[in-house]
Amino acid sequence: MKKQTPEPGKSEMAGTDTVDRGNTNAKLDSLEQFRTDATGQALRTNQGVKVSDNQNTLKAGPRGPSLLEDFIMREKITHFDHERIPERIVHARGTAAHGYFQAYESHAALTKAGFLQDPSQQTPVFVRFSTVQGPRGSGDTVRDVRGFAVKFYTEEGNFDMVGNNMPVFFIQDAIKFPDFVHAVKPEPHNEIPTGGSAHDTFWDFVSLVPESAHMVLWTMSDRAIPKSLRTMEGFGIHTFRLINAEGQGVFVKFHWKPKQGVCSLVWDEAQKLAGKDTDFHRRDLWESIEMGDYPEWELGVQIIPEEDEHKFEFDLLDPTKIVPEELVPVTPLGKMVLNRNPDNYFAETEQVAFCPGHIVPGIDFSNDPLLQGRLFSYTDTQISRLGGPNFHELPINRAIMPIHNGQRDAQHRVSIDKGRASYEPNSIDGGWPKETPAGPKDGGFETYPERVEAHKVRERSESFGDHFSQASLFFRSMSKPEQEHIIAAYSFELGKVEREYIRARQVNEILANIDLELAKRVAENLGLPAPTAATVKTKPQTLPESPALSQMNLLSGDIKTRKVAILVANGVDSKAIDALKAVLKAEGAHAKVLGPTSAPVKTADGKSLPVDASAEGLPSVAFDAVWVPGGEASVKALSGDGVALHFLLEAYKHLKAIGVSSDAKSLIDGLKLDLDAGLIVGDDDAARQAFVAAIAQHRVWAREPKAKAVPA
Ligand code: HDE
Repeated sequence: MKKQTPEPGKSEMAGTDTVDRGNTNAKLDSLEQFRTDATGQALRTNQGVKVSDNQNTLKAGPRGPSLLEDFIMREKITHFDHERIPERIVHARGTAAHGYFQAYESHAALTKAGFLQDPSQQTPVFVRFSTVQGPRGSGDTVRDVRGFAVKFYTEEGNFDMVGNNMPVFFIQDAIKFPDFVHAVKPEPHNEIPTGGSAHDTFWDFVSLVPESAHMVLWTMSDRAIPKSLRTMEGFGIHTFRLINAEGQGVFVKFHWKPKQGVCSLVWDEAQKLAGKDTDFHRRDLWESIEMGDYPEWELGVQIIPEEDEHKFEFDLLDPTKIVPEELVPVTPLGKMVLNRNPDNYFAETEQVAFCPGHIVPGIDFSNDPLLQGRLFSYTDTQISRLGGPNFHELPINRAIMPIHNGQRDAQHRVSIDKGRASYEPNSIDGGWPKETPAGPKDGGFETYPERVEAHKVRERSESFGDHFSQASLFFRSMSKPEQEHIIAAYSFELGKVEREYIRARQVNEILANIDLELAKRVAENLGLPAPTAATVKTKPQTLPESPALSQMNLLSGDIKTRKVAILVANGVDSKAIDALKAVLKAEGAHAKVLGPTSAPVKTADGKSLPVDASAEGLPSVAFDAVWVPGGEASVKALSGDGVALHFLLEAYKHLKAIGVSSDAKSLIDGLKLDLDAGLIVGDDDAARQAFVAAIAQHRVWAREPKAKAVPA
């Protein structure tokens, strides 16, 4: 429709009823008005009637039939009957937190996006992390991609950065997404497996679709079993555009870099945790925030000027490719801090609705065909998941400014829109609400005027055709232990595939093209003939390796927020505990004292020492390191305690730092564990510092070959 000229005397431009800057703080938490607190309140029906008996249905006599007229019971049961909504088709299992984003400085040269202009301004965010494959109740630590979705409640509207913890994706075109998801999801006949990709349909699909090679390699790497949601990088994956007030655009790739460092679980630990603590990741995030250990990420962008669009060996629009950081470094923009847990899982974490199409002036899409399809899918899926098109009115999804437009009605409408004219142009309501022209500042959204001249075709660009070079770059860039983990992961997953021809296809047609040694090792583990050559010629790569891809180079260097178990029994030397606790506290780590049971133990000097839990209740997989203090009786008791011995063996197997006081060395000797850089014996400060240094290394990788001999 053509724009109408405003009526005489009605030429006001809209756009100034946005957020009052002076009042930003009051607006910052737009959810506050919706939070309710039942403290001191009467129990009422949904109609406001006070309830006098919430224990008994209305009956004809104490032993008689229930009466239909019991509106209190009927209302309660009816509401309960409808408590569930459909879970997300993918990313169903998630956990989330509130926080803020703050730019380091003005990025006006790069973008006119308001939240990137003023370093004194904090923009509220809500971040939801998720696994992809499993249902809502599945385990946290399964091998999977993790979603990393951030909603910025900016003064110009909501901006959603709906990314993952890996920088590439399985497919290049949105039309393949239902195929991919159907292949990875539990199989249709028996709904197995829950929370895993080790099954025939997944490997059938990915072995037939070579564009998945790079991403599958990432999912077979340690990145797919993160230690914590706090130790994951995040990526926007697709190329986006930033546009400044002068209308100049650049291509960007978004990165989140955790201050906590990047590190992972080991596979045996991940599998055990999936059973021992299904909630391991959400618990860790929740507890960290409760303890004031607020996780922090740096938002950065790789900036690619428009004129450089075609200078790479890959296509910037291809979501199966990274831009190596060695070619284009990441420019830091600001930080994000998560500092508040949600009050209500359902109202916030479950009902939040992200969409990559939620952008603000100064940001725009690229023509990545995967991104273009996503722009449609997310809003569409919310309509069935959240029951209609008014999900933007749910408190967690509301933008922080008042929303006015001609949209009306539909299920669950919350706003009571005044006025008669829900159409535009109108003269009845003075023409309101009105458009705001695009402008350098506070303007209406304007799409970047990219020139497009093309034929309508269903074609994949030839520039998307190289599926193996970057996969092989990733494999080459891994440290030796990381490469070994990848070989083990392919062997484990393909070992679960029943059809041998699928295993062989993955080895010969995919792995052999990534790296012949990788293919040979996996073939050997599967009892398949070793491939002798790649079947596809890959392009010669200018970059021999990319150190930014190896997690070994991404540790934080400290032990902040790390969890240390102290194993004790009656007769423990409490001074040794105090000394260790003091060192850990100074380093920002957390210690938990574990006893044979949850009951307090008696120290060597006869005092009662409360314990935080029993060693059985909090197993070694819940910790980063373990220390055994001295005290003759305590050590003697532990040496006969199977749970404590298993605790130590398991920590050893999982390559964790272990420290023991001198008189507890007999425990280590009894278990036949060799001393190494991460197995420290001693009572003095030097021993404690060596222990701290070992924890900071995250794992004792040199121990790995030996640890294989330790029973699982
Ligand atoms: Fe998603 N994706 N996706 N995805 N995705 C969804 O939206 C979809 C893709 C991602 O915490 C769904 O609200 C299509 C890439 C995250 O709520 C759905 C395609 C990336 C989340 C959907 C992709 C993602 C989702 C399911 C291919 C990384 C969870 C429920 C064209 C950049 C967000 C929902 C949350 C969720 C569709 C590919 C990340 C069905 C069609 C690539 C983090 O709309």
